[in-house]
Amino acid sequence: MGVDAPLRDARFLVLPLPYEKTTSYKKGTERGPEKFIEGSLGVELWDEELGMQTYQAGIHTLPILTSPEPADKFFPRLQAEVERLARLKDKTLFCVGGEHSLSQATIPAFAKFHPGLSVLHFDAHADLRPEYEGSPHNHACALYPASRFCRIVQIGIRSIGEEEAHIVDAGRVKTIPLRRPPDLPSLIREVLRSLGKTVYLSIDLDGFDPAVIPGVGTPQPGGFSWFEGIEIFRQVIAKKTVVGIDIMELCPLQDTVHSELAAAKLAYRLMGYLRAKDSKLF
Ligand SMILES: [Mn+2]
Repeated sequence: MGVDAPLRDARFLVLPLPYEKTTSYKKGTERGPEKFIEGSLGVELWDEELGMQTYQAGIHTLPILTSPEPADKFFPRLQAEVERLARLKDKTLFCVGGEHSLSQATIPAFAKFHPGLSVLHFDAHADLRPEYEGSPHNHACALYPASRFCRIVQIGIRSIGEEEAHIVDAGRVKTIPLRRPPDLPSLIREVLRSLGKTVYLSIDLDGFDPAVIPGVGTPQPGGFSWFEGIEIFRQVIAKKTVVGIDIMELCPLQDTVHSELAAAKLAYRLMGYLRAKDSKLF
């Protein structure tokens, strides 16, 4: 991000993953991490909600990690790297994509160190297809592997394929569809009740309304407002132990920058919530 601390002093790590192989609608998520970092230059360092200089906790941006290899070659390598980073003490890793299929490598890496890990999956799409367009590593399958071994709570969901419908809200998956503007307090209660104690946040930016972040690969009308989204994340960070975060599917638009600015501000705000929790402010 715009301000960089040495790795050893950093409370937060940002891993840029400009990997794009299977986007099915609009291309461009491979430029997501680069634009996210540009967007971070437009984020005010004083967090006006929390009243703190969050960056003073230390933010370190790691070298870009990507590959021309297909997912079956690249994902094991990525998973090994994420395992290494997940082991570092007193740091929280933010994986910035890139397409959402990357979560097929990031979530298992964290699940290995956190038995009983559950996932809050924020997305317009259920992403539960076992296979799509000939590949199990398609972005439409992002959460399917994790659904076999983790509790998953899905919010923002407003686009589901027929073959996903039988997995939605079944087994380890709790799906909370978004069909109308949410009753936020009851939604948050349900989310907190459904998640375990240790949580991984897998955020597809299209969970937000396209008016908030239009620059995503597969936008859907509806979605959470900015304030609804960050209130959900604030409560989850306050009440649970959040161990790692994905921010995926930023697909920058040509003539506007507000998607990347919003994505970077989201990451910075989440860092602020984690730091506020460190300081027992909530
Ligand atoms: Mn999505």
